[in-house]
Amino acid sequence: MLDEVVVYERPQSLEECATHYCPGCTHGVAHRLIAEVIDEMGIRDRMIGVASVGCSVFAYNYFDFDFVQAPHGRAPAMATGIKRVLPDRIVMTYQGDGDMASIGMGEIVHAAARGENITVFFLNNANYGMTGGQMAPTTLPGQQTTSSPKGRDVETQGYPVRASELLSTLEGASYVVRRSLH
Ligand SMILES: Cc1ncc(C[n+]2csc(CCOP(=O)(O)OP(=O)(O)O)c2C)c(N)n1
Ligand SMILES: [Mg+2]
Repeated sequence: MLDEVVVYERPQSLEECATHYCPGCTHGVAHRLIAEVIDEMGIRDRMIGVASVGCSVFAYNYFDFDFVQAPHGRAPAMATGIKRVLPDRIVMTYQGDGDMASIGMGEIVHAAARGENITVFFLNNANYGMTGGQMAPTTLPGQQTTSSPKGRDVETQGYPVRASELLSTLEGASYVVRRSLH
């Protein structure tokens, strides 16, 4: 008789449902990695997530713990309020690059400067995915998007914002790390 070897299990922190993400998109990978860590740490009952606007707007359908929905870019402001009112809960935001590094740049910079006790997941796919792949603040020089079809021209469209590096200069930010997902 063959022994059964489990090579894949859905983390408890993820709902059992079909994904709406496009093939090749790494939001699903990020969801899974975050859910695995929450399971490992045994903090699912204490979690409150704040979903942003973007392709991951439906994050609350995937994570199996309390979640709220923020207006575009405002997740760190909502997370600030929730954490201050419910200090025993662990509060995370999940934001795209259009959300966090464009319309919501003020919120994240000031939340980090204030040293709010929240965790922010910043998913940088270097474009506005949900609205059709337009240029984002993080789009790389020369990168083609639907609104920069000839590639981002830094002379007229400026240079990419290096969000993690920028936030790491703020004393209130206790831990900033940048990783790549494949
Ligand atoms: C106030 C407001 N302005 C603009 C929009 C349109 N909008 C929806 S998603 C989005 C950008 C999302 O890009 P990003 O945060 O990078 O997420 P992705 O879809 O790439 O994961 C924009 C501009 C909106 N929903 N609300
Ligand atoms: Mg994006």
